[in-house]
Amino acid sequence: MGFKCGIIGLPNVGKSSLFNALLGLQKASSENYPFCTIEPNIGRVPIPDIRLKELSSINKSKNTINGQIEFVDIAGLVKGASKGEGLGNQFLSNIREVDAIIHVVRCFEDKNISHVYNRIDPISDIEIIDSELILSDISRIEKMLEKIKKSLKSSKDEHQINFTTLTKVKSELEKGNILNIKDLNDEESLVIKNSGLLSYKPLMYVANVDEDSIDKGNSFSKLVEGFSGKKNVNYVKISSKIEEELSSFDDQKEKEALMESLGIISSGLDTFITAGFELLNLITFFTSGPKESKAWTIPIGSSAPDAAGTIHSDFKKGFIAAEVINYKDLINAGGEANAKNLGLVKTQGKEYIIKDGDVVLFRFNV
Ligand SMILES: Nc1nc2c(ncn2[C@@H]2O[C@H](COP(=O)(O)OP(=O)(O)O)[C@@H](O)[C@H]2O)c(=O)[nH]1
Ligand SMILES: [Mg+2]
Repeated sequence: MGFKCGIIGLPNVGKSSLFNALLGLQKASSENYPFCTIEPNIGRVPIPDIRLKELSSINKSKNTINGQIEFVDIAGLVKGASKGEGLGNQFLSNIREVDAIIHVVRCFEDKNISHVYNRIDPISDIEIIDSELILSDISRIEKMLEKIKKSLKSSKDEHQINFTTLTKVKSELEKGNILNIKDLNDEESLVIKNSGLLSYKPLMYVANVDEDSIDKGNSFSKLVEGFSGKKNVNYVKISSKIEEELSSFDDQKEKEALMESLGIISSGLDTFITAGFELLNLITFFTSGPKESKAWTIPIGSSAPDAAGTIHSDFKKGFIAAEVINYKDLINAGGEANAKNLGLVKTQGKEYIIKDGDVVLFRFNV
């Protein structure tokens, strides 16, 4: 199961630089990920997780295998994309396939790098892209409503909820608003989830700043930060160009020298990847033993058998029980044997909902 974040934005804002930085990172961990570029514009990266490292060390695991997420570098959108401008339809359909949207915004000045609209103005850049997503959704909803209207005559109840929800959403989108999915009831949010609308995908703005602003940001990134706060959208600041350079180093010493000259202690990519992961509404559970410690990602609310199924379909089919302990309890107990003595490992049945940080051993019949 792939969980995908799409990287979008206007042309020349730093999307591919960010994507290349992520790819460079995989080279460093190529042991676990022998081949991670799935397609030229799709890359899979390990999710940083300190808990996994701790588990691996306490169980003296031979291998440590991180969870993974995919990033897709989607070509630049321009004004009019929803009307097909600049291959707009194709790019919008690429966005439809991702689970979350990472919107890169240009927050750096550089006379040598042209801006499609010849000015640096992050808020109006954001508004251009956001309104293309909204316009594309409005025309999608119009087509859906046409179809539903025909079905309404025959089987009213079934289609009524789709009709009312989409009509309500459309009228808000026409005002430029996106209803908060948390304010919709369960039935309504299910309609939205099944509708393939772009404006309802989890969203994050990324302010791409120049190398002098990595630490404190700049006047442009502050505007984006303020705007994100107002719109209740996630926000991260990064310098794509520097991250691309840093992740291209094979030599750790050279890398550290560059970081020192820039006055930074760590790469911003970990923060970026973690933010992308959080956007996807997933949780992590672990399997851990002397052979390997491994992080698995599953949607929030997954049951024990569903979690077992991500490891192997047989685990789900033949599920008997799950031996579960929270990773912190396991670490605090100093290992599995003592945790068991202390009664911290609980046997859970098929109704159990997996929690973030659970360390699980599945018992099953094949
Ligand atoms: N000066 C400067 N240039 C940058 C920065 N980020 C990206 N660039 C450059 O801008 C150009 C376009 O970047 P790219 O990542 O290809 O943009 P994309 O069109 O959004 O994929 C490249 O030459 C990058 O090196 C930055 O923070 N500062
Ligand atoms: Mg590009």
